[in-house]
Amino acid sequence: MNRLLIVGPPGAGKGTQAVKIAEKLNIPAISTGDIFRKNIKEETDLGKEAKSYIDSGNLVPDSVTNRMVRARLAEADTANGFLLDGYPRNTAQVHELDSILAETHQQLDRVLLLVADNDELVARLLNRAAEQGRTDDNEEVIRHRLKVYEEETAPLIAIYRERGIVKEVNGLGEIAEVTDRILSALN
Ligand code: B4P
Repeated sequence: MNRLLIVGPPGAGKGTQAVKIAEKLNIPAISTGDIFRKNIKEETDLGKEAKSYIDSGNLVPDSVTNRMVRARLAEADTANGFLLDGYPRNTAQVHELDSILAETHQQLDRVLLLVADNDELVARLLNRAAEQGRTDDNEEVIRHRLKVYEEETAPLIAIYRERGIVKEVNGLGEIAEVTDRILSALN
């Protein structure tokens, strides 16, 4: 069973790799960031609620995020597995995900930790800012997102390490090279 999570700092390549890996494994990639951005674009109530948090590089409140993920994981396409990208992002969300999965007697099988150094992360995100103009990709907000990652997201890795399900993958190099490393780590 492929119930997977990809975690790493902003710019490590989570979203980039999640799409490729999910396609390869024939499971859906579920990116909370993408779901938020779609809602912001469509100006839904959820999008209006999330926008100020995302633009400032802060986490969207757990109450909003947890509800959204619970609904997404209830969809039929997750029956044979899924690849979560960007959720859980703090320890409270880890516990919420445990409860959501326990309700259907499931648990996460593997956590992929994608790593890259801070200079590379900032360079990639500034490059994306120039190409795509994402509102949270400016240097001040990028630095803040890295700090939020260290303070709120990095601690959850220890929880999954204790469960023995973490595989660390080097996120530096060509995108295809990183994809190959992830697929080998999953085998
Ligand atoms: P995300 O959408 O998850 O944004 P991200 O951390 O910046 O990563 P992303 O996946 O987009 O980028 P990637 O590293 O693939 O979150 C955005 C915001 O949403 C958060 O700040 C927060 O406010 C909110 N949010 C999301 N989930 C939440 C949750 N669970 N709880 C609360 N709030 C939540 O790629 C970055 C760039 O690097 C790309 O341009 C890519 O092309 C490039 N790249 C990738 N791999 C590369 C490689 N090997 N070489 C060169 N460039 C590469």
